[in-house]
Amino acid sequence: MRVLVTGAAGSIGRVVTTGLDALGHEVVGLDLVPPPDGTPFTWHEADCADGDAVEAVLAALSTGGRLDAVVHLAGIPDEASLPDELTSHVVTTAALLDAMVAHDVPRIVYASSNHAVGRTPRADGELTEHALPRPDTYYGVAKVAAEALLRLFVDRHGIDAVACRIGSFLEEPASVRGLSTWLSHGDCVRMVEAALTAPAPGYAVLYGISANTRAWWDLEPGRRLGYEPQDDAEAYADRVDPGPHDDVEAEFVGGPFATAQFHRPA
Ligand code: 15L
Repeated sequence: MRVLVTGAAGSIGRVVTTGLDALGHEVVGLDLVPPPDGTPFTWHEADCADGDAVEAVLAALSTGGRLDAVVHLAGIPDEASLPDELTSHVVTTAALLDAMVAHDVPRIVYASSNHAVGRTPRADGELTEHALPRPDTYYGVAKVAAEALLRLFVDRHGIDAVACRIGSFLEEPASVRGLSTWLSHGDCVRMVEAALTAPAPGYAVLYGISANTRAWWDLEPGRRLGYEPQDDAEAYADRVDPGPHDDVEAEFVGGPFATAQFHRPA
């Protein structure tokens, strides 16, 4: 497949572009910054919040053959002001979707986040893809709104969109919460590959975590799309020290983002 990856220079972007390239996909990177040294694939520098710039990138790509999908990873990965979050996640997603429709790009794989449902209490039981929007931050609010945009474009324009509600993407789990919420690098690539290649998903939501022994977020929605995670945070459990906030972080999906004392800059 020929795939445009936004945020290609970011931490998830570097892993996903390398992984998709190794799997034989034709990767095109898009980021605000130039490509890392030695990047073997095509790269565009543009701000995804700039609709004209995004349109120009997709127009240029469509003259060189069919673009099969966009993997949208660009965005602030943390809490920020509401305007910044909306620009970073909602305005960018809308710009990409508009350009995708204009240039017949049929699929988007979106890096959503567990923080879209981050205030869901663990006491509610297993977290399924049917959990109602319940953000824990402005970051989470923006992810909810970006997911709503995907749904709108699936319904109105018949594209496919997979919203991957990513947990904790790290080389290794770094906290007790992470033993439940970890997404390994290898599983992240497997998740994106499945979301790219699943036949006709329409609009789908999955939880982007590894096959963690302590997981309590439903892996079935991902498995239905062909995402079979292979790693388990438990293998690192003896390297994770308990922290003073483990109990409070365990109360909600969003962990530290959902705690009462979480810093909200807006
Ligand atoms: C996310 O969506 C954030 O980008 C990241 O900073 C972590 O907070 C992660 O979720 C998580 O929940 O561990």
